Amino acid sequence: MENYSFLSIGSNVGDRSEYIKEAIRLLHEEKEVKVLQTSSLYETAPIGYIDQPQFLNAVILVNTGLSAVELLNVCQEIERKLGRKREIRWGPRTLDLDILLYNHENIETERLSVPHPRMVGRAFVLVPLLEINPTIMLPTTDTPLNDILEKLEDKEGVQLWKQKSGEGAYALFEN
Ligand code: A4P
Ligand code: MG
Repeated sequence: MENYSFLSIGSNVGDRSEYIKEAIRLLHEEKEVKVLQTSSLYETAPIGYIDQPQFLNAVILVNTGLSAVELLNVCQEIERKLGRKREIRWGPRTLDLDILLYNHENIETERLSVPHPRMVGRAFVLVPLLEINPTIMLPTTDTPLNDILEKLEDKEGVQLWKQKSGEGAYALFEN
């Protein structure tokens, strides 16, 4: 389990926090994945396709023995289990589970771009990511993410919804 990865998780359909909780549980149950930390849950205004309900978003840090593509397969399998139907790009979803970072690697294949190409423009990703690790750097830029976040207009659309309590995989759901 020598690799680490930050994942972004989002839901804006149905019982949003229940989907997120279930996704974290399914990830943690994978033999080759250990959830080390979760951020708090944030309620966020939709970006991209805006005529849709508010999202809940979080970021989690995992340890894994899987390659990045194997981890993507696990994420997509969990999306499928939780009823995700791919209809509108950037549209409503029960669960979106994306790879933000994988070690300090740059990956560019047909199925996978890491760091996630849209993460630096999105406060709903940067706020929970910086909560977990305030000094994290990207392999692709020397600019601290905090400086990037300061300039983002959508940061007002990101509101704390549920504070995590404690540490570890279930810190979000203990009360
Ligand atoms: N793919 C490439 N790189 C990655 C990666 N790093 N992680 C490929 C995951 N997948 C990656 O994704 C489409 C394809 O991207 C996958 O088949 C994979 O091979 P998808 O999840 O099927 O489709 P999607 O999520 O609708 O599209 P996309 O482009 O991933 O959307 P985004 O960029 O994830 O945006 N607003 C708020 N407030 N909160 C949100 O969570 N999410 C989106 C989705 C839009 N607006 C939002 C939110
Ligand atoms: Mg996605």
